[in-house]
Amino acid sequence: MDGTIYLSDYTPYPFDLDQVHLTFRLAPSATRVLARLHLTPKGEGASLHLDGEDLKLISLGIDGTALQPADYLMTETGLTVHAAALPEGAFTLETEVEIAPNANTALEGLYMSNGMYCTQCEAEGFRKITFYPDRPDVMARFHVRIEGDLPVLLSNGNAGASGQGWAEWDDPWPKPAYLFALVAGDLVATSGKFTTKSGLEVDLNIWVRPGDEDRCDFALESLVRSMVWDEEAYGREYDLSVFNLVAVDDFNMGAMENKGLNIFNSKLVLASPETATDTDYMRIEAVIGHEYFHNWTGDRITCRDWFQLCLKEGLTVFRDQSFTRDVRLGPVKRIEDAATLRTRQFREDQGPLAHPPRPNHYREINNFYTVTVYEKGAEIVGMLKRLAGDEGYRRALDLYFDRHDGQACTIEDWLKVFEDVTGRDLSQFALWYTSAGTPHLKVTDTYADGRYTLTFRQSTPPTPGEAEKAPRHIPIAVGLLDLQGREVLSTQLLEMTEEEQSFSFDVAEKPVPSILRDFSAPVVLQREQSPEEQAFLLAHDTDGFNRWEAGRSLAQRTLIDMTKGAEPAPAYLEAIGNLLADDTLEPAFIAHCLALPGEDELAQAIFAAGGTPDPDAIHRARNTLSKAIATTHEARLAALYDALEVKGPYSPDAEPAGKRGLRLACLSLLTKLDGGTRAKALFDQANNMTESFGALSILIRAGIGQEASQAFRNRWQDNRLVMDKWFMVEVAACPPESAVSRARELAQDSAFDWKNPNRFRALVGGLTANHAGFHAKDGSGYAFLADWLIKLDPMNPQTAARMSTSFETWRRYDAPRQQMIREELTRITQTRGLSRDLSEMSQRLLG
Ligand code: 0A1
Ligand code: ZN
Repeated sequence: MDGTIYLSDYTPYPFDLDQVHLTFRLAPSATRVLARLHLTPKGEGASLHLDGEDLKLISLGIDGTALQPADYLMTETGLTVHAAALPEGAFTLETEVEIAPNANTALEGLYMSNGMYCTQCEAEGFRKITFYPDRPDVMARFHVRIEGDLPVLLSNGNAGASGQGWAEWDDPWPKPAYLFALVAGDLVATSGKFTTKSGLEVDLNIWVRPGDEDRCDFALESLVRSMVWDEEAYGREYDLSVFNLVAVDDFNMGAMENKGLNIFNSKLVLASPETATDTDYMRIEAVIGHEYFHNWTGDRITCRDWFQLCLKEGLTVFRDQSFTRDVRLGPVKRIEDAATLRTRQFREDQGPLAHPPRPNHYREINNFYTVTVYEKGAEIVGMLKRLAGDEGYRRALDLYFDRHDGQACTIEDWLKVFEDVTGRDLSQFALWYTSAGTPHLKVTDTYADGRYTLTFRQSTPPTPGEAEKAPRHIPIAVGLLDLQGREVLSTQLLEMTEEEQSFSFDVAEKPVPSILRDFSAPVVLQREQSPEEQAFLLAHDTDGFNRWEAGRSLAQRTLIDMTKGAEPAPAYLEAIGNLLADDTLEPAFIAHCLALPGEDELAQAIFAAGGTPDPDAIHRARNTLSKAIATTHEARLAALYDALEVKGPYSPDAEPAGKRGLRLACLSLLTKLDGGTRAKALFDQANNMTESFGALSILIRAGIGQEASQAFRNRWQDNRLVMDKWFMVEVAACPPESAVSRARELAQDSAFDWKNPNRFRALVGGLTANHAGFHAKDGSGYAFLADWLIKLDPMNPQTAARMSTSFETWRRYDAPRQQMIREELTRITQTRGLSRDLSEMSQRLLG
């Protein structure tokens, strides 16, 4: 494909760049950027190529002498200084360019958000700031001077000299340009201090707009918890005397790990009990951890090229998941992560966008910040840890940090440390990185003469460009239970490497197997199982994940049968009753077990089983089953609802949050019977956003939310983040038949600022989250999404391209729906002046 970049074309940069001096003279429409790059050729005769986009060149010279037009070539994508114009040996290249941050709506490079200057350089945004070798394997020390009449002027590293209207920053750690950051504006800090294990004193600052400073305490506490955890769990200490973290309202993603100057979407920083839900608190802590952990896995050791993105992202997600499990959630964290992977990543793997965690080609790298790179990348690290064992994993990581500190690395470097530490050959395991698709694992069992045998057969369905799939190395954690539910074989790790493989165990009676414990590999398990066996495992499995999983698959088969007209299965209703009566279980765990599989997940399961999902039938089945659960267990649910009330001041800790979660799950079911009495009362009394927003969502879902919704809006109209929630829930939770019209109505609302990515995602993402609403039979949901993608693309191609993934499931549905989606995607591809981002996505989506 035109403009495609291939991994196999990688060549090292022919120059060393050790020092970079940058001066910024800030002005909204005409910022000047002066750069001095100290370059040394690695060999002879190479010309010097620098990336650069949308830059107005003011001057260009080498060692104090201006270059002549014949000395270089400038194109739309960069600047090449001919070899003949370069001196022998080391030299300094000097450039001055002009850029317009106030015209930068793509939020990439240097841009403005509410009068504040800020940057986003990953992946290739630095080339919109100055001419530079904008690739992660070129690492340099940055010295930055910022000139601007603003109270706060920040960049990476340690603070240098400063005065009225200027400040200097020095970053002692060599880094690639994608980790550069600058922030300037009227900001206030919530500050703290941290002393590392080695005794380095670090100033911590959370910078926000004036007025937001009362919602920063939790972010600061989370940062301190992250710093402590990384010292304990990985032996990694912080390495600068200041850590700055800034919240901005206009940001395309969640947050960014710029060295010493993390920049965050404000929704992942600001929290108070009145404005943030338990889930918001949890995400804030997780993302603050994630960005902080990048300091070692990303910044100190970075990626050689963008194909290696999951080297830093998979590992850092794995680290943040472990952090959340350790400091907050315990075992239910694994359930949440596995559930996310299965709904979102399996869906990606099954559709036209499937790609390996380490892709081998791309057109626009921004389109590869995916669940496959992030979440599947984390699963692969988890499998390596299982194979190496806890102690082997720790030694491998120590070796990784020792061997590669200060380098730009590859997946091969990463696997090599595991090979060196464990003595294993990981060449087959490497397929997890280089091949796309989700392996399916068929399991059969036999029992004879005291021997129980499990036979596994693996196969991976084809993905775009990969018809044939070789067998993978799959770690399968297995335990065996007897008929009383006692463990007769505690968890064992089986290693499957062949297409078909059997494993035998000596046991006195035929056991009940518990397979793929803790979700030990990202595969689809296929096994004939009776509802009774699923109910048995839900009641007895000693592995928390598999216990939940048994209930999940029972719920799934019940719902799928119900879409075909069956009644709610008694085995399922009874199992739920047992669960509700079991007071030894954590409320958070019961809440996860009570949550029915989502509509999109059911559609996927129906499609995977060879059927065609009917979105309305799925929606109805879920409602009917919820009502049946409520009717069967009304008394128990009502008693739980009363007993779970959390009294006293709000705390986001796991225990009260777990209670609130289960209580809201009960409320949602009870609202099927009580006409909303309890939900309205909770909405009126709630002193925290978790309950207020929880009750509001339940009321809207029940079609009786108008009054509460109006009150909520009136109360929160001046709070940007809470209004995002309101836009989202209004569309995501509203009855499917009115979802598109509600979305259209809200798109006209004066508060719908579509240029703000959070608000855009709230409304448009709200519709795509309403499965039956988005898939409305008349295609109006598809047209709404396509219209908005086309409108947003010239303004913010990255966000438009990301949102287009809602079309990735189109092949699941009936012919008329498929046809309508194809037409919308074709309309997008034919739009004139389409960005590279959205054009690549829509072409891949069409397949
Ligand atoms: N590296 C960040 C995510 C990120 C990626 C790209 C961005 O802009 C295109 C922004 C942020 C992380 O993993 O948190
Ligand atoms: Zn990351």
